[in-house]
Amino acid sequence: MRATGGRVTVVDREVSGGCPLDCPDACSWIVGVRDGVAVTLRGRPEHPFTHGTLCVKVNQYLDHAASPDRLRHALRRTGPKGTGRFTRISLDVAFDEIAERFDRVRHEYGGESIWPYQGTGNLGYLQGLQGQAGARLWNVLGASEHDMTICSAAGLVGADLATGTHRGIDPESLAHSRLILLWGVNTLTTSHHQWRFINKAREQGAYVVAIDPVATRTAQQADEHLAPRPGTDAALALGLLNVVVAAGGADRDYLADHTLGWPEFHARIEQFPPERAAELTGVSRAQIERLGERIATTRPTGIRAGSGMQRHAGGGAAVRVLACLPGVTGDWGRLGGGLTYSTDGYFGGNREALLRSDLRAAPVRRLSMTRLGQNLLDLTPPVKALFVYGANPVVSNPDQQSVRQALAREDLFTVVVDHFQTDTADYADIVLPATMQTEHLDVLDGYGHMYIAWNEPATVPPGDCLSTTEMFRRIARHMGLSEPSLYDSDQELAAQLLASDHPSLDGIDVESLRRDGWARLSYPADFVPFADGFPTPSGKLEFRSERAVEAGFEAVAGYTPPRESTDPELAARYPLSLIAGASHFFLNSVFANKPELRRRAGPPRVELHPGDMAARGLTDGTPVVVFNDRGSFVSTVYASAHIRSGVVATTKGHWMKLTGGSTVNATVNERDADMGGGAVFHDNRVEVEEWQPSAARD
Ligand SMILES: Nc1nc2c(c(=O)[nH]1)N[C@H]1C(S)=C(S)[C@@H](COP(=O)(O)OP(=O)(O)OC[C@H]3O[C@@H](n4cnc5c(=O)[nH]c(N)nc54)[C@H](O)[C@@H]3O)O[C@H]1N2
Ligand SMILES: Nc1nc2c(c(=O)[nH]1)N[C@H]1C(S)=C(S)[C@@H](COP(=O)(O)OP(=O)(O)OC[C@H]3O[C@@H](n4cnc5c(=O)[nH]c(N)nc54)[C@H](O)[C@@H]3O)O[C@H]1N2
Ligand SMILES: [Mo]
Repeated sequence: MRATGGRVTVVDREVSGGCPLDCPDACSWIVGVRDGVAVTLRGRPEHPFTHGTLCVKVNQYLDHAASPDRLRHALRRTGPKGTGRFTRISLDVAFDEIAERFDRVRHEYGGESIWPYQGTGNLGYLQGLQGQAGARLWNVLGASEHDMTICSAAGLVGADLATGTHRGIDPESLAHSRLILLWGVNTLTTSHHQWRFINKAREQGAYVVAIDPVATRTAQQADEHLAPRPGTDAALALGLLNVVVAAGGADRDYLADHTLGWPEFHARIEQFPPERAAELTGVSRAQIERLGERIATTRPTGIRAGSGMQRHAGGGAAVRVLACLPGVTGDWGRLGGGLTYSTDGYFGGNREALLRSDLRAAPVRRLSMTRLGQNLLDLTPPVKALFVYGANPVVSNPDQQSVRQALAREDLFTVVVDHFQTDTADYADIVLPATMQTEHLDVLDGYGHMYIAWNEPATVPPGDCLSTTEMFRRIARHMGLSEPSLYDSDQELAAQLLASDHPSLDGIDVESLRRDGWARLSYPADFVPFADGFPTPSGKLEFRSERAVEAGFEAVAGYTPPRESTDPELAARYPLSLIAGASHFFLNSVFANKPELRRRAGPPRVELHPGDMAARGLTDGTPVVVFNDRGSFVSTVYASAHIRSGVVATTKGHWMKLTGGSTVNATVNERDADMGGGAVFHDNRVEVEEWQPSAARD
């Protein structure tokens, strides 16, 4: 029996699981099942990080899974691409057709004409992104490789150049920080379980600073807020370091023993006196000096960097400088000091056992996720078969027009695997219905904590829904492929993943994980990851990096300006920078079709600084068109003192078909960031005008 919100729900059994969505917190949860139906879902109370609470979105997960419009059967398209006209077919017919089309394009154009396009809908090791579900099949077929560039790629490379890994500190150690910098991260919306550790630090007197062009709900809860111009964070960090050094906050012993390239980095810092940093960032000189002095005198200072701040032309460089900052103060050597950006990689499961790259006969090309439109329109040899799973690129990718134009190609065979008939599924030739998390087996980690979880199926899937793993087994069978590992069961896959002698898994195996539902990876509780050195070639924190030079980046960490704001002609024509960050009520485009969450989110809106509103003669509630040379979308505008001038803020995730037209990503460029082929969602200049129905631009 289980009491929820005053009501008592009787359950027959409770099943351990975890949230597979693209969120750093990867909650551990418990599903209550009655008569074969999942009737309760709650956070696992004893979990040290997620602590028994889910989020406003996932609290509705069971209802979402039972939604009447959930995809329950395979579909074949009957109308033109994009119009959403489909007819139900059997799974056998669907897999026969997929097998036949894959065979045909492979023989005519080569294996690389198949693009396995995997998104972030599910991060599981078996069913989702972390284990690159389907990799074995793609390797056997010689398909193009999918490069996961859309989210955090630039910052991962930047952090790695400085510290030799992107892993950073244990997010729990922020409880020991005396000064916390929440840098381009909207913690209370995107990773709210972190807040408990921030509160613990606050109880010990820690001071919390948010750095974000928007005064988000997180910034509003901080002790202080700095609002830099978008894309100028590295200049801000270098300006702060200039003050730190002047105030005597550089740790000479640490610099001598644990870092490489200090003289060059010091010279770089000297180029950013506070007045110059103020000019570049739009943050006042006084505020830079105050925070610089605070950093100089507060040990340890912990930094939580989000991925929002690196979706810019200089996003990789910015995270690189942030990773260098605690090298100057010596905070990498202290519990509660250093940077956390992504904990991905702390779990040393045997990923390669799942991927089996040895099954690939020859090297293949890598196709960037964020370049979907261009890659489908321009590549030789062309992509002829696109298999989209866990992704909704029509909504989430840059350059919505080119994505739609590319997906409309009549000679492209597209399969979309999803839970709902998304804007992207409307372009599919075949739609396949996927299981949701309560219906399949998986193993999960998180990119914002140090735990893994076992997700046991709690119920049987509805209709013809199949797990991703089972879909790949069926494609292999319908193609008549003989490689035995293509047919491994989910239990076998989980066992192969966990059969690793990596120390992070000491004391953890399939039996224990399955029994307990979760485990902390085997790292000490008060863990200072780089106390004994950094995994760089020099073993030190590298302000200067040979690997950077080899990769074509600046040798010494520095500032790469935003691209569109520094193009004078473009910046004059499009005077506003558009930032579309996370919605509190959606997870990327997931839940944006859930009526209750849509109601709570409200219709799409853009917000402007009151001065920018007045300059355009706009008033609250005016319908506006937001546009640039790439495209436009219609929205409703509101004034907000929370937005810095020169910025338009909105949120990502709204579906085209539910909002009646193109959305934010119609204005975003497919260009790459400086590192890792990252996306540049927030490096995007636009103008906002009152919308005139007759002058609709798209
Ligand atoms: N509720 C909810 N949670 C989510 C998601 C969601 O859609 N909804 N998305 C998930 C995903 S995919 C990810 S990757 C994470 C992302 O987690 P976060 O990184 O926290 O999320 P974002 O909202 O993308 O970006 C954070 C902040 O960066 C700010 N920002 C933008 N440009 C700049 C800049 O140049 N400098 C600075 N300093 N700040 C800047 C934005 O205003 C925003 O408030 O969250 C995950 N969690
Ligand atoms: N303007 C702007 N655009 C952005 C961002 C931004 O900050 N601003 N953020 C970017 C970021 S950080 C990210 S990570 C990307 C996300 O981009 P995508 O990876 O495309 O994520 P979603 O749009 O949420 O689409 C995920 C889809 O997967 C489906 N799904 C969920 N679970 C499963 C499953 O188990 N199996 C299958 N087959 N499908 C499943 C969901 O129903 C959903 O349709 O968006 C990016 N887009
Ligand atoms: Mo993301």
